[in-house]
Amino acid sequence: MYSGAAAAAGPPRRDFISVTLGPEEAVGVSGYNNSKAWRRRSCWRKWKQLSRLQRSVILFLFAFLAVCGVISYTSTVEAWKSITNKSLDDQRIEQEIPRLKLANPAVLPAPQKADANRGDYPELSLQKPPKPPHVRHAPSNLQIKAPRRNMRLKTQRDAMRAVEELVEADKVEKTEKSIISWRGAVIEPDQSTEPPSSKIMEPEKPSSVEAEDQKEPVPINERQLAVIEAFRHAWKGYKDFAWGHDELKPLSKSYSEWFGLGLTLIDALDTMWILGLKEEFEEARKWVANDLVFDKNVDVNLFESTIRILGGLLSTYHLSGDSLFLEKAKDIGNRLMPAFKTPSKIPYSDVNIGRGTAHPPRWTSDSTVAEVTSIQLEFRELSRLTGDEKFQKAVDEVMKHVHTLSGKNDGLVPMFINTNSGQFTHLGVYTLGARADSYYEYLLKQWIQGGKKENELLEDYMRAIEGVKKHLLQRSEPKKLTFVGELAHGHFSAKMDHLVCFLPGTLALGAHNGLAADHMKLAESLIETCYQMYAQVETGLSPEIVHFNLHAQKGHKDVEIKPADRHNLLRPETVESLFYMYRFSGDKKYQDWGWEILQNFNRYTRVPTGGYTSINNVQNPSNPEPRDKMESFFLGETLKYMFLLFSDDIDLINLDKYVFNTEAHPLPIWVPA
Ligand code: DMJ
Repeated sequence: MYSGAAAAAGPPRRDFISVTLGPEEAVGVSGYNNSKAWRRRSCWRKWKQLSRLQRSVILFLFAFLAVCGVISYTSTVEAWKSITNKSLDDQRIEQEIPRLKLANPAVLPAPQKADANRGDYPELSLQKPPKPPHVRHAPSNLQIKAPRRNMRLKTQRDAMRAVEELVEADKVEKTEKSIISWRGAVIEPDQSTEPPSSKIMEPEKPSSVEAEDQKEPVPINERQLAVIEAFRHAWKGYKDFAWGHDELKPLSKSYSEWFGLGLTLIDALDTMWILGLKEEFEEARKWVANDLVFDKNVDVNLFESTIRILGGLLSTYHLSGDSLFLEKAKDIGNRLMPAFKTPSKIPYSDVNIGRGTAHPPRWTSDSTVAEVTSIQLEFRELSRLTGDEKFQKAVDEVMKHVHTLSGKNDGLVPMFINTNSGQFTHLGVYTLGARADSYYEYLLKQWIQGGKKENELLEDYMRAIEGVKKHLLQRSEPKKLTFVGELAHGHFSAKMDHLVCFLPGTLALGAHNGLAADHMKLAESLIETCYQMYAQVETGLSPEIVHFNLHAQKGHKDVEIKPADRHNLLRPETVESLFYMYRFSGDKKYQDWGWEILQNFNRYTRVPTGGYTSINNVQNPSNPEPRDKMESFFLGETLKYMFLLFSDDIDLINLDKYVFNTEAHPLPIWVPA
């Protein structure tokens, strides 16, 4: 061991090397002392020897390194925090993914085992401006992804930006994975489903569902809020004076009974769901759970109870995922089946759901063509969900039979069919209005529901539209409005029911599904006419029936109204078609027309104490003569279509995934586009 002190004290030993050092070094060596004070002195001396420039450069370098050190420390800590949080979230979300995927309420493939979490509802939000409509979302594989963690960082700024983006990307991913957003609003799923047990057509899971479910919620706009307000007002009247009964009589503050099955409440269930009315829905659900009993000695109309009750329960089941509604749907579906026990298999109009017996009306053994051919969407869906093919078999047989019948006129059908012979009766009268209307609607919609495979349905639909063009289309004077009249034994009548205003929407739906483009052109002309049926009337509300002027006469409008036809029942057809037209065209004029109609409903049919009423005279704004009745379809259809019309969210009941029954209850398309 070398020791300067020892070397100085004794004679040099042979194994030592003698080193002569300069004075400074000698002092440094002999005076070696590793103390802090010594080092400080030594460094200070060196520092003093540097030029001013050198010292400035060194100081600058130190300062720069210090700043860099602080920045990189902060970003590393942040990045680690974010990575750690992310992996915890990932674990949680990954555990949830199987549940979320199964539970997608856009199309439920089968009955579920347990009740859904009924506490989860879309929330209303007004914060962000709506996205433009009709801009389809890019498929998920085309969407721009947030930067990933392994990106290369060039500068400290890059690093900071990367950390920010990471945190942002994590936020987005967390949101995307933990919600289902079928209507553009956030719903936490909590439900399980099992595949159907039958051989009946099973739905394929739409590939686009995931991408669309991950999009941002679309906020509700002012017009939609006005619809919500109208619904609440109507509901208040029903709740206060007619709770659990079929229809509200808002003026006499009482109710009317048709089947005694809470028709308005059931018809309104899915509307409440779509409008996001959580409390109202909960209350109504309780009534369905505790008070809706089908085991009653009561005659119901097969068609009306199918489209309103069965349809309403099925769609509510699909939207909410709550098996209560499916159980009730099965119950009523089974109780309606006796209607099909006829010699011809063409169902009777009436069924006693308690006794299990069915019969035609007292005065005839005929059924209405629209009625027996507009129950198919609902019974087919019931088969798909229950795995019991009897429902679908019964209604498919009706369609097959009608397909083969003679007595049509270029695809147009008469209004009656005999339940014994299975033949059309009252031949020679053709209309797209009452008693025939939804036959045409359901041809197209069944074809869509079944994945566009059932060619006979499409053939009948296409032929019928050709028949309409050939026999029923005319133009009015002075505005040359295209309208659909009626044909009676070769004579054309310029009469058009408001009911016919479903047609523009149906034509547009067909065109959207790849049918002839001229169907859309016709739809555009007809919806203009339907709008004029409101706009040309004193109250701005359409009468039940109009007659069009075929010849120009001074002082006459296109639309003439007979005293017996000037009532308005709060019907939905025009608003329904406006909704389809807006969805497929994006033309805001359709929303504006609907807005006018809503305002006129508020002006002339709103009852201050709650509810809306049908009126007797659309031509008298100072006394529209309230009828004291709110039809269930006002809540089931009219307000629902209004709300959808004002929405800019194409996923709010996406028309490539759902098909509406004739009472505005959306049912899933089995093979969605
Ligand atoms: C509703 O019950 C249905 O829309 C049906 O198809 C026709 N009539 C009413 C509405 O007007």
